Amino acid sequence: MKKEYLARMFDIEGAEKVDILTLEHAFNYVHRGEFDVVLMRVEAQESVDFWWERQSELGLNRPEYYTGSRNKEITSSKPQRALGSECNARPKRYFNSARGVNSGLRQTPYYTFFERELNVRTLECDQDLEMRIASQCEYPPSTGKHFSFTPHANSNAYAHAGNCWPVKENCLQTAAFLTVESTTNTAGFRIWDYLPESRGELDEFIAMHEKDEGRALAFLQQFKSLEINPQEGDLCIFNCRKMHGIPSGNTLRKTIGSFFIKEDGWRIFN
Ligand SMILES: O=C(O)CCC(=O)C(=O)O
Repeated sequence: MKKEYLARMFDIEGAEKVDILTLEHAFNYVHRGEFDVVLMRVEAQESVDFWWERQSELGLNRPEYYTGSRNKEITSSKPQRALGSECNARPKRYFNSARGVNSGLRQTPYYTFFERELNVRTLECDQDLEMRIASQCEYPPSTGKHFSFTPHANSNAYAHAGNCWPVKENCLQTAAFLTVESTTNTAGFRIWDYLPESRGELDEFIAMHEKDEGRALAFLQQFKSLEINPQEGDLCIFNCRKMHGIPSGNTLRKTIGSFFIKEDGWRIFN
């Protein structure tokens, strides 16, 4: 019998509901599009640090830093965007890193939680091309910027065509992140009712944001949006194909996150 957790469900139109759900029910609500976000308290606030420490010990990698300077290119989004000579190099680096860390990550409380409550398995692109299970992320305090993780959208369907990246099918991708440390101001997680239709449309937005942040944010203002504030121990499950971002916080923020697709059961990757 699967465990049940307190869950708050949100849609961008403003509907909000509270219920007691299994993890699978929560994922299905987002997967079927009934809610944009489900926030689920899966661990006591005082115990969630242990998940982070085990992840650090067994993940064999330092966390990713979203200041721009130490992002180590180990998540799937960069290989998906790669063009030209990077098109082969980036996937190679990604799969080498995944191979190195996944055996450790399989023993973490984070992975065993998803294994037990959602029966997840890793996502393989080929017999020996296994995708990485999760990433630990740190968002240092930032002032003078609107976002510590700029608005973006994630889907395997957004990969560039070509032989550089093996996962391209149009699947309903869902994301989840566990908050290990939240900021002391109200910065949280923002999601817009905007679903880029293609890699090209997403790239246009990214280029606009790089050139003129104000214009990109004004563009997003035409869409309804929702901001929530996950606390330590909350798992935030959301439709990551919709544009989303992390507003700047005044203190360090720490999360562990992954993507999920439903094939023959749930598959986890990052
Ligand atoms: O780590 C987080 O807080 C959110 C991560 C996120 O937005 C993503 O992985 O797409």
